[in-house]
Amino acid sequence: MGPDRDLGSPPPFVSTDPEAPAAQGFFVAFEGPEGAGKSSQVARLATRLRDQGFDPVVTREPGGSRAGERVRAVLLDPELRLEPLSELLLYAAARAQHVVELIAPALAAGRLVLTDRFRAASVAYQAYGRELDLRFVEALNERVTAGLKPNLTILLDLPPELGLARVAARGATDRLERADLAFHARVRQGFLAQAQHDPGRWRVIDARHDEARVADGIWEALEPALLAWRSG
Ligand code: ATM
Repeated sequence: MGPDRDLGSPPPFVSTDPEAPAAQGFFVAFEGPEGAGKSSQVARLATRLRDQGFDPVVTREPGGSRAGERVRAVLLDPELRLEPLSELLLYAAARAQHVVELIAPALAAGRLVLTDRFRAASVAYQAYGRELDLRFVEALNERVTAGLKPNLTILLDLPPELGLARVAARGATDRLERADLAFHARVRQGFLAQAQHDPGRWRVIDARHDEARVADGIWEALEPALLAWRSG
């Protein structure tokens, strides 16, 4: 079998046709740099949603499956030095597992799924940040997600200096957080470029504000789409 062998179509577990009554669920991803408060905002939002009668599935990347959580431990271990390509492939492996094991079945069952990071993170960190080939990163993303995109991606945008200062104040730094400022500036550019390219599916929230105000911004950005989905 030669190198041009057709790897076949992606597994048919999710519709990639935007007109199709796709997975009846609703899929929201959160992205942003270090120190943007993403994880606390996801937790706050989940609570607010439960108060409003929603029943979200809350997950994260890398992670979201048993194998994915183990891959996460490798990726975030400051003792390990990973090549950018190895890093990309490990994130992709965790994502493939995450989609098949958790996200696609939850959406097919009509659930609301919130994920702390998804495919846009590989574009921002591995393509823009580590400067791997953008088309390759996008093709890999497309393959491992079987074309699945979030209905909405919420970007908590923050200047890198501020994000890193917040992380330093927290005291803990993992391997990626130690990368230099220029890297984080490219990552931010990578997120903003994706948001600009697909404004219908992205909402950019200014994460410089305090936590309560950012939470309100997220709610305002999500509520109309969620109500339309619930009534639809
Ligand atoms: P959190 O910041 O969401 O915990 O993610 C852990 C790291 O994984 C984060 N950087 N730091 N520190 C971003 C990084 N990451 C990637 O580089 N590519 C990816 O595809 C994903 C999902 C995460």
